Amino acid sequence: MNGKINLLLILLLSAAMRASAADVMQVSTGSILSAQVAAVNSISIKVKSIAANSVVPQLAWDTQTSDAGWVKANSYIELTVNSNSAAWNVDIYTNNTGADSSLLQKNGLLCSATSTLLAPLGWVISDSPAAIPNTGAPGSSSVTNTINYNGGTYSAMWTYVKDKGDLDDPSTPANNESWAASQAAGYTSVIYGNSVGQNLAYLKPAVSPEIIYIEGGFNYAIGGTAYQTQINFDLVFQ
Ligand SMILES: [Ca+2]
Repeated sequence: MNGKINLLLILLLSAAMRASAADVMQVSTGSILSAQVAAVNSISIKVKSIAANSVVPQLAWDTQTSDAGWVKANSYIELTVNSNSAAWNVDIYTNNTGADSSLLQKNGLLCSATSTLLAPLGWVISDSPAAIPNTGAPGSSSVTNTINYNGGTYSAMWTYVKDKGDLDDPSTPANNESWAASQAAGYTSVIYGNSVGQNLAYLKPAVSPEIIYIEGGFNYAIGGTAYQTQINFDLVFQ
Protein backbone atom coordinates (compact mmCIF):
# COMPACT_ATOMS: atom_id res chain seq x y z
CA MET A 1 0.00 0.00 0.00
CA ASN A 2 2.67 2.46 0.93
CA GLY A 3 4.62 1.91 -2.28
CA LYS A 4 1.67 2.68 -4.52
CA ILE A 5 0.83 5.89 -2.71
CA ASN A 6 4.37 7.12 -3.02
CA LEU A 7 4.48 6.44 -6.74
CA LEU A 8 1.29 8.41 -7.36
CA LEU A 9 2.65 11.45 -5.56
CA ILE A 10 5.81 11.38 -7.66
CA LEU A 11 3.84 11.32 -10.93
CA LEU A 12 1.68 14.30 -9.91
CA LEU A 13 4.72 16.31 -8.94
CA SER A 14 6.39 15.55 -12.24
CA ALA A 15 3.40 16.74 -14.26
CA ALA A 16 3.20 20.00 -12.37
CA MET A 17 6.87 20.75 -12.99
CA ARG A 18 6.51 20.23 -16.74
CA ALA A 19 3.56 22.64 -16.99
CA SER A 20 5.31 25.56 -15.28
CA ALA A 21 8.58 25.17 -17.10
CA ALA A 22 7.53 24.71 -20.71
CA ASP A 23 3.86 25.12 -21.49
CA VAL A 24 3.35 28.67 -22.87
CA MET A 25 0.42 29.60 -25.03
CA GLN A 26 0.57 33.02 -26.66
CA VAL A 27 -1.99 35.00 -28.56
CA SER A 28 -1.45 38.46 -30.09
CA THR A 29 -3.71 41.19 -31.40
CA GLY A 30 -1.29 41.76 -34.25
CA SER A 31 2.06 43.28 -34.93
CA ILE A 32 1.11 46.94 -34.20
CA LEU A 33 -1.30 48.39 -31.66
CA SER A 34 -3.11 51.36 -33.13
CA ALA A 35 -5.06 54.27 -31.65
CA GLN A 36 -5.94 57.40 -33.58
CA VAL A 37 -5.94 60.70 -31.61
CA ALA A 38 -7.86 63.51 -33.23
CA ALA A 39 -6.08 66.86 -33.44
CA VAL A 40 -7.74 69.58 -31.39
CA ASN A 41 -6.76 73.19 -32.04
CA SER A 42 -9.23 75.91 -31.22
CA ILE A 43 -9.07 79.53 -30.12
CA SER A 44 -11.74 82.09 -29.31
CA ILE A 45 -11.99 85.45 -27.56
CA LYS A 46 -14.56 87.52 -25.71
CA VAL A 47 -14.22 91.17 -24.72
CA LYS A 48 -15.48 91.87 -21.21
CA SER A 49 -15.79 94.97 -19.07
CA ILE A 50 -13.41 95.18 -16.13
CA ALA A 51 -16.15 96.63 -13.94
CA ALA A 52 -18.74 93.88 -14.42
CA ASN A 53 -16.89 91.02 -16.15
CA SER A 54 -19.70 91.06 -18.72
CA VAL A 55 -19.38 90.85 -22.50
CA VAL A 56 -19.10 94.22 -24.28
CA PRO A 57 -18.95 95.03 -28.02
CA GLN A 58 -15.34 96.24 -28.12
CA LEU A 59 -12.21 97.08 -26.21
CA ALA A 60 -12.40 100.77 -25.32
CA TRP A 61 -10.97 103.58 -23.25
CA ASP A 62 -12.54 106.60 -21.62
CA THR A 63 -11.82 109.84 -23.52
CA GLN A 64 -8.12 110.56 -23.03
CA THR A 65 -6.06 113.70 -22.76
CA SER A 66 -2.90 113.66 -24.83
CA ASP A 67 -0.63 113.82 -21.78
CA ALA A 68 -2.38 110.93 -20.01
CA GLY A 69 0.55 108.58 -20.54
CA TRP A 70 -0.14 104.86 -20.38
CA VAL A 71 -3.76 104.05 -19.60
CA LYS A 72 -5.44 100.67 -19.26
CA ALA A 73 -8.53 99.98 -21.38
CA ASN A 74 -11.91 99.72 -19.66
CA SER A 75 -12.27 96.17 -20.86
CA TYR A 76 -10.14 93.06 -21.21
CA ILE A 77 -9.85 90.11 -23.58
CA GLU A 78 -10.83 86.65 -22.38
CA LEU A 79 -8.86 84.13 -24.44
CA THR A 80 -9.88 80.48 -24.63
CA VAL A 81 -7.38 78.14 -26.25
CA ASN A 82 -7.47 74.36 -26.53
CA SER A 83 -4.75 72.35 -28.25
CA ASN A 84 -3.34 68.85 -27.94
CA SER A 85 -0.51 69.54 -30.38
CA ALA A 86 3.05 68.60 -29.47
CA ALA A 87 3.88 72.30 -29.20
CA TRP A 88 1.81 75.44 -29.67
CA ASN A 89 1.67 79.12 -28.78
CA VAL A 90 -0.59 82.12 -29.24
CA ASP A 91 0.79 85.33 -30.76
CA ILE A 92 -0.79 88.75 -30.14
CA TYR A 93 -0.40 91.47 -32.76
CA THR A 94 -1.91 94.31 -34.73
CA ASN A 95 -1.81 94.45 -38.52
CA ASN A 96 -2.03 98.16 -39.29
CA THR A 97 -1.81 97.93 -43.07
CA GLY A 98 -3.22 101.46 -43.24
CA ALA A 99 -0.26 102.96 -41.40
CA ASP A 100 2.14 105.15 -43.39
CA SER A 101 4.71 102.93 -45.10
CA SER A 102 7.57 105.19 -43.91
CA LEU A 103 6.98 104.10 -40.31
CA LEU A 104 9.42 101.52 -38.95
CA GLN A 105 7.09 100.77 -36.04
CA LYS A 106 3.41 100.42 -36.89
CA ASN A 107 2.23 98.91 -33.62
CA GLY A 108 -0.56 100.52 -31.66
CA LEU A 109 -3.78 102.42 -32.17
CA LEU A 110 -3.72 104.27 -35.50
CA CYS A 111 -4.88 107.88 -35.63
CA SER A 112 -8.01 108.16 -37.78
CA ALA A 113 -7.02 111.67 -38.90
CA THR A 114 -3.55 110.76 -40.17
CA SER A 115 -1.85 107.51 -41.14
CA THR A 116 1.37 108.33 -39.33
CA LEU A 117 0.47 108.88 -35.68
CA LEU A 118 0.07 105.89 -33.43
CA ALA A 119 -0.69 105.36 -29.77
CA PRO A 120 1.34 102.25 -28.81
CA LEU A 121 -0.25 99.33 -26.98
CA GLY A 122 0.90 97.07 -24.18
CA TRP A 123 -0.41 93.72 -22.88
CA VAL A 124 -0.22 91.65 -19.73
CA ILE A 125 -1.78 88.20 -19.29
CA SER A 126 -3.26 86.67 -16.14
CA ASP A 127 -4.84 83.27 -15.47
CA SER A 128 -7.89 84.99 -13.97
CA PRO A 129 -9.06 88.58 -13.47
CA ALA A 130 -6.54 90.64 -11.48
CA ALA A 131 -6.34 94.17 -10.09
CA ILE A 132 -3.96 95.54 -12.74
CA PRO A 133 -2.85 99.13 -12.00
CA ASN A 134 -3.78 101.80 -14.50
CA THR A 135 -0.22 102.77 -15.37
CA GLY A 136 3.23 101.66 -16.44
CA ALA A 137 5.15 101.70 -19.71
CA PRO A 138 5.89 98.34 -21.40
CA GLY A 139 9.26 96.94 -20.39
CA SER A 140 9.51 99.07 -17.26
CA SER A 141 10.72 96.84 -14.44
CA SER A 142 9.81 99.56 -11.92
CA VAL A 143 6.12 99.11 -12.72
CA THR A 144 4.85 95.55 -12.41
CA ASN A 145 1.45 93.92 -12.27
CA THR A 146 0.47 91.18 -9.85
CA ILE A 147 -1.07 88.55 -12.08
CA ASN A 148 -2.59 85.21 -11.16
CA TYR A 149 -1.34 81.87 -12.41
CA ASN A 150 -2.39 78.30 -11.59
CA GLY A 151 -0.69 78.04 -8.22
CA GLY A 152 -0.13 81.59 -7.04
CA THR A 153 0.65 85.14 -8.03
CA TYR A 154 3.53 86.70 -9.95
CA SER A 155 4.83 90.18 -10.80
CA ALA A 156 4.70 90.74 -14.56
CA MET A 157 5.71 93.72 -16.69
CA TRP A 158 3.66 95.17 -19.52
CA THR A 159 4.87 94.07 -22.97
CA TYR A 160 4.48 95.94 -26.27
CA VAL A 161 1.89 94.65 -28.72
CA LYS A 162 3.87 94.24 -31.96
CA ASP A 163 2.57 94.83 -35.49
CA LYS A 164 3.06 92.42 -38.37
CA GLY A 165 4.51 95.31 -40.37
CA ASP A 166 7.11 96.31 -37.76
CA LEU A 167 10.60 96.75 -39.23
CA ASP A 168 14.03 96.82 -37.63
CA ASP A 169 15.22 100.28 -36.59
CA PRO A 170 18.81 100.62 -37.89
CA SER A 171 19.57 103.30 -35.30
CA THR A 172 19.33 100.67 -32.55
CA PRO A 173 21.77 97.97 -33.72
CA ALA A 174 21.60 96.10 -30.42
CA ASN A 175 17.93 95.28 -30.95
CA ASN A 176 15.97 93.93 -33.90
CA GLU A 177 12.48 95.39 -33.58
CA SER A 178 11.05 93.66 -36.68
CA TRP A 179 7.99 91.44 -36.44
CA ALA A 180 9.92 88.40 -37.66
CA ALA A 181 12.69 88.75 -35.08
CA SER A 182 10.25 89.52 -32.28
CA GLN A 183 8.12 86.49 -33.08
CA ALA A 184 11.16 84.22 -33.36
CA ALA A 185 12.32 85.39 -29.93
CA GLY A 186 8.94 84.60 -28.38
CA TYR A 187 8.28 88.26 -27.58
CA THR A 188 4.86 88.14 -29.27
CA SER A 189 3.68 85.00 -27.47
CA VAL A 190 1.16 85.48 -24.66
CA ILE A 191 0.79 81.77 -23.86
CA TYR A 192 2.27 78.48 -25.03
CA GLY A 193 1.89 74.79 -24.31
CA ASN A 194 1.61 71.21 -25.50
CA SER A 195 -0.86 68.33 -25.19
CA VAL A 196 -0.36 68.23 -21.41
CA GLY A 197 -0.82 71.83 -20.35
CA GLN A 198 -0.13 75.49 -20.92
CA ASN A 199 2.02 78.28 -19.50
CA LEU A 200 1.66 82.02 -19.46
CA ALA A 201 4.42 84.04 -21.13
CA TYR A 202 6.16 84.22 -17.75
CA LEU A 203 6.71 80.42 -17.54
CA LYS A 204 3.81 80.08 -15.09
CA PRO A 205 1.23 77.25 -15.45
CA ALA A 206 -2.28 78.26 -16.42
CA VAL A 207 -5.70 76.86 -17.22
CA SER A 208 -7.72 78.34 -20.07
CA PRO A 209 -9.44 80.78 -20.33
CA GLU A 210 -6.89 83.55 -19.78
CA ILE A 211 -7.33 87.25 -19.17
CA ILE A 212 -5.39 89.77 -21.29
CA TYR A 213 -5.31 93.41 -20.25
CA ILE A 214 -4.44 96.08 -22.81
CA GLU A 215 -3.04 99.56 -22.23
CA GLY A 216 -2.52 102.46 -24.63
CA GLY A 217 0.18 105.14 -24.60
CA PHE A 218 -1.43 108.51 -25.27
CA ASN A 219 1.46 110.91 -24.60
CA TYR A 220 1.75 111.95 -28.26
CA ALA A 221 -1.87 111.55 -29.32
CA ILE A 222 -3.47 114.57 -30.98
CA GLY A 223 -6.68 115.99 -29.58
CA GLY A 224 -10.06 115.83 -31.27
CA THR A 225 -9.36 112.58 -33.08
CA ALA A 226 -10.10 108.90 -32.60
CA TYR A 227 -7.47 106.18 -32.42
CA GLN A 228 -8.36 102.63 -33.40
CA THR A 229 -7.07 99.26 -34.51
CA GLN A 230 -7.81 95.55 -34.31
CA ILE A 231 -5.92 93.18 -32.05
CA ASN A 232 -5.37 89.72 -33.51
CA PHE A 233 -4.42 86.36 -32.03
CA ASP A 234 -2.82 83.47 -33.91
CA LEU A 235 -2.75 79.94 -32.53
CA VAL A 236 0.48 78.51 -33.96
CA PHE A 237 0.81 74.74 -33.58
CA GLN A 238 3.02 71.90 -34.81
CA1 LIG B 1 17.24 97.88 -34.34
